[in-house]
Amino acid sequence: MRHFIVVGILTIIASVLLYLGLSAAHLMPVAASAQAVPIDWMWNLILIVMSFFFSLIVVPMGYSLIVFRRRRGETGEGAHFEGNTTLELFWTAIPLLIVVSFSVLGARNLAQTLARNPQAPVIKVTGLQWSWRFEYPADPETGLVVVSDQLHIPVGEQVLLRMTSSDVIHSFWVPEFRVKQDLVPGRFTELTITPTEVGSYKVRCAELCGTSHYSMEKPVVIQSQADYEAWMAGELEKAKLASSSPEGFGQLLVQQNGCAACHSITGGTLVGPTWLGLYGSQVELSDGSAVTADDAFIAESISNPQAKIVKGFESVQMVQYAFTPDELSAIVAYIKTIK
Ligand SMILES: [Cu+2]
Repeated sequence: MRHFIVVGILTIIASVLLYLGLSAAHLMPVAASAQAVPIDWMWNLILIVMSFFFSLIVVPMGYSLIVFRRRRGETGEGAHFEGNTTLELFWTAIPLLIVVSFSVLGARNLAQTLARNPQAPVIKVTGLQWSWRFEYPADPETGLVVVSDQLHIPVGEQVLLRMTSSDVIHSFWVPEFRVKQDLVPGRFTELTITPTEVGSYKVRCAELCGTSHYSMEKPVVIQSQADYEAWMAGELEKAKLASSSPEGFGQLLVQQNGCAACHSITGGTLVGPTWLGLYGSQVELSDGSAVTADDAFIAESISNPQAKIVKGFESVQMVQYAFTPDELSAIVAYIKTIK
């Protein structure tokens, strides 16, 4: 009996110390959304249960190794036990109860993170190799639509992200929001976010999606209502300006579609060829022929990149974009200006 009391006390002490240690390790980043609350609550509960069961196994094992070790002069066999129905019933029933409770709590918390306000504004999110595209609700006065590669949300306001992918499966993940959702080509998935902490975070792709998967990081900015409105006004201004010149429109499209992930405008070679001095230059192709980089060649390379492959880029994973003819000529007009 004395052994049980000592082991019981040691197990409780070890559980508490382990839980305090794990809590102090800050295993999770700051919680910045209302959806993070039920998830962190569950995480904390799991830490408590885990600390207890880890101690319940390790403490009696360590205690037995030390206290019941073979002493000098002892040569006999240890006592032999076979089966203990009461113990077996307990160690079947208790874990079963815990697992069932966790599934009930998990379902309840999942429902809380999915709960949404039907009036929440909808931001359309597109994942593409290798960037993000966020399309905000149209401005009620001008009808202009702001598209950005950054996600801005005013603090305290719930938004619904309606997400899809233009190529392969990506996954929207902002660790500070805790929730994560896949973006699947040809399908729409949804995620509700209610940011609670002003700050700058990052969205990253949590689904291996090709060569530059690692670089699919874009800013997520949670700001006060006033700051958000100021940002939105600036973006609307940019959209208005862009709609007045083809080069401006082209530059905006390039920015919105994350083209810079693969094409530099400064001469360096990224995944694809640089755009610096591209227009009008002689381009060597993989089949040994050469072509002048004119409007037709650039437009074709955007909408059908496999048609003519530039020498040295044979093995690159290429992105095919479905731009309208107007958009294509705007992008070509912009590339013309990069000299
Ligand atoms: Cu991705």
